[in-house]
Amino acid sequence: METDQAWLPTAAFRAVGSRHTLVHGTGPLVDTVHRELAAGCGRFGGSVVRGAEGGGSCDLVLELGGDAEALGDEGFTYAREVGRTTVTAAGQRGLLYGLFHVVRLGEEAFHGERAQEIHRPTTALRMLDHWDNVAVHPVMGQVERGYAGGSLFWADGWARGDLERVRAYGRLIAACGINAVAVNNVNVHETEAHLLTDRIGEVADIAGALRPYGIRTHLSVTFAAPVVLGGLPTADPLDEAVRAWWAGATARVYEAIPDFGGYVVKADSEGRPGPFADGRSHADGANMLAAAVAPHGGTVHWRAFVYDHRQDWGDRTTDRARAAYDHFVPLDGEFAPNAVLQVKHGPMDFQVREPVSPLIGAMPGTRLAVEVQATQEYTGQQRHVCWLGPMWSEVLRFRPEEGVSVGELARGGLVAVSNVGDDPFWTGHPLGQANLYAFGRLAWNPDADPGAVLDEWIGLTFPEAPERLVAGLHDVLDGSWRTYEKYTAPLGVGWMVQPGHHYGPSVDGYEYSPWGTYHFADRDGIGVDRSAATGTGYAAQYAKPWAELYESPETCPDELLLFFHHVSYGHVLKSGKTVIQHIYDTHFEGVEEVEEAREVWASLAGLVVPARHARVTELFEEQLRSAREWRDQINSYFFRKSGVPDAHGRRIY
Ligand code: GCW
Repeated sequence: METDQAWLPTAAFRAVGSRHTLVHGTGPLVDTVHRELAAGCGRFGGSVVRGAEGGGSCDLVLELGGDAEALGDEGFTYAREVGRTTVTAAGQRGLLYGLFHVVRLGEEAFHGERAQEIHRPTTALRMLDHWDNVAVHPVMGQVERGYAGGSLFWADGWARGDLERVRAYGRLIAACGINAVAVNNVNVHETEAHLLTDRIGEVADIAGALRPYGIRTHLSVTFAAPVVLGGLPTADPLDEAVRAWWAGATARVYEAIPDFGGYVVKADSEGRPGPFADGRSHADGANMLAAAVAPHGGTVHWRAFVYDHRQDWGDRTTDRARAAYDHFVPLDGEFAPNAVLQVKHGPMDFQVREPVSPLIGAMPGTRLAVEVQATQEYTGQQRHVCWLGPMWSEVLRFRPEEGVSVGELARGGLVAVSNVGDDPFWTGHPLGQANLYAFGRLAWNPDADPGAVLDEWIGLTFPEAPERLVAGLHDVLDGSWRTYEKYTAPLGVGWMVQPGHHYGPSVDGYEYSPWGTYHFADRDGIGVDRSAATGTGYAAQYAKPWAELYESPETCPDELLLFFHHVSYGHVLKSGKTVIQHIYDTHFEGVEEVEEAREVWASLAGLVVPARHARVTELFEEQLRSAREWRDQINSYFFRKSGVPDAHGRRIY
């Protein structure tokens, strides 16, 4: 099957491709702009010329120039007067983004007048992290938490020889504003460790395929590289030989890839090596790598996902949610300017509902990047429709303190774990493409309205769609995250998944495990007391007003109640329902909503390309089966624990 064109189908270029365009400027990305236009014009009868001359009769002018200070390297201006649309950018990337802006607007870009607008990304780094292994890992498969087939980059033990799809990927993600990709798993295993040294040529090939779309390549490295690759006795970040080894290895990386973005590091996390082994701090570790990449203009993305994954489940004082804050806040101000601390958006691990990590906003002297997960590890594994735009938007618009939002605090970038593989639809579930697109657009503008982003994605992916199709797609996707939340773990408590692979319900799957992820349900109640007064003290890691709001079950928002508090089944929520009745109701509703979405999808047959329609239809069967399984297990579990019957007498086992 041919690769799906996602949000850049041929028809998306109809409007620009049928116009007369002048491209003014030189450079490799300007060449890309020209190539894109030439391809569109080849199909739709327009024309494109290059140079300063001949603009008189043009409908569209794309020009390098303009105010470098106001626009930066990535911004552009857009203006429309009768008969002429003009995009001006100071940098080549800006011109490329300007082109894709015009493509998104379609016909609208050529009608009426519009005063000059400035478009500029809020966040300078908008990155996709691939958890791809070169070798197929015995437990995790090739892509860790990947639900879209094998790796896009690596096959049969090597970088793919044919990089056509990688090029197409670069084009797609540039069109939604992404400018960086990390090409391998943060869990760096033996084979992958060598990408840093003797196999850097393969990374360079991938970088070469992504470069024409303005995408810089980053690499995940193991902290133990000086030992496992360099044969040194230690990886101690303060050891001179270790520092020299990294400086040398890094210089060779930049010889191969002059615009290399930098390293991504998972250290002292889930068994990965790190500076703790030598009694050094994470600032020592990150700064050593930052020093190695600094002369070349690179950045180190140091992940804050550090917690005890071997904790005693019987010990109620240890709280995994506290870990990142407890480890890193004392180090604020110690990180080098090109060391970015990469924080997961929530304190636990990409659950369907978590509060925003209290670390964000608590380290004013440190550049933070915020990481979200497009790959749907805990949100249906690309077998369920779960559009995450609204969740990410809530996170990005959250204001840890008065004034500044998470989107603005993420000065070191916004990062998503990619949901893409070698699947013909890119993302396994064809509708999972909406997540990838939404991430790019929200990373560019964290304040964007997610509903508008969804409609934009629909408009591009399904060009010239009849109103019924547009409305149907919107219906199926728009509320799907909340639907998923309804039929899975309730009220922010999280987990309750099958251990290991994390798909499907297992209420007590992690309850007596060392992973720090508990719900503490007993016959009287459920939830984790994270208050300062009687619990783990986690709520006090927030600034005001959040610390106070989360501290009390009376003021804590319903959707996070069980994250912050242990309450009785009879506790009355702000909605007026008891916790137990809320559990029953949401689980019945969640399944009904999946049934409705499935019906809507069925009604769109004939309006969607058959292969795409069939794939989603098939996946809806699985989603419904799984949602019913969740409903029945969760409801039965809590009925048996609490003995409280459903007020509506529905079937609970
Ligand atoms: O969500 C967890 C995953 C691990 C992952 C880890 C991380 C790459 O279950 O598979 O490892 O987080 O983010 O490092």
